Amino acid sequence: MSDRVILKLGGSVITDKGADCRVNKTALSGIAAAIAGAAPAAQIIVVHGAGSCGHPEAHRFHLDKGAATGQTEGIYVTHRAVSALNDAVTGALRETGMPALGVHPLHVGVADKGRLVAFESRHLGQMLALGMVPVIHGDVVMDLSRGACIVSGDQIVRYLAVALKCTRVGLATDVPGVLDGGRVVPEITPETVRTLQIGNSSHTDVTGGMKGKIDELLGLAKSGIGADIFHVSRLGDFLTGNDHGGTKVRGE
Ligand code: IP8
Repeated sequence: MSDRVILKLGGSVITDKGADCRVNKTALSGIAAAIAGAAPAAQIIVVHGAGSCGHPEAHRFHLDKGAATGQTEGIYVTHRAVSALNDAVTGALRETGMPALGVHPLHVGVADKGRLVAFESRHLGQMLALGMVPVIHGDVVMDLSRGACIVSGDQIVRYLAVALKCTRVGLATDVPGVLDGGRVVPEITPETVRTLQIGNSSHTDVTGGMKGKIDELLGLAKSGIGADIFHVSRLGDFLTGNDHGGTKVRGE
């Protein structure tokens, strides 16, 4: 099998996080061109965060506490916001000629207490076999205990990297890697993470910011799949296997 890569695009990279659902179209077309140029041989699954298209809505409707009968408007509103962003990401990839196709977790995933317990992935395998590029996103999904919950793109990355036996996982962000005291930490393991002081984003983020990301990636590393966090401007370097100047998250 060829290299099978999950590429996560952070919400703050593809939206203006300070505004109400504003897609950063310039950034998106640059990212799409970098993917199209750097990785024609690899199978690629794109997962993206919500940024300002989903986090403010999830926060406003308290989806972190779930949903009850008669209080389901937030499910619709949040899913609609992040789906609009998914259309924009898919569209930018398609403009470069890539056969990208949006896939919504609300339709194929189920959670319990905020964690995915099922996520159909056989159709994603089929799409990859056909040379397509599935484009998935952090979303609201139905939750067996809470009614509904938010699953981050990072949680989805962790789940799918294992389910689809991915060979590499990369997270393109608006920072050069995981920062500790202003410096990029070159490698994080379950051992070294305890010694780090990791800061958080000042924008609304219902899924835990950088800390939540590292927790998911350390969980993934325990399953034997490492992940790399780097600045979006180094996307081409990651895809071609060159040094990206960011952080590698690895197992023991
Ligand atoms: O931006 C959050 O995904 P993330 C998804 O990857 C929603 O944390 C809908 C807020």
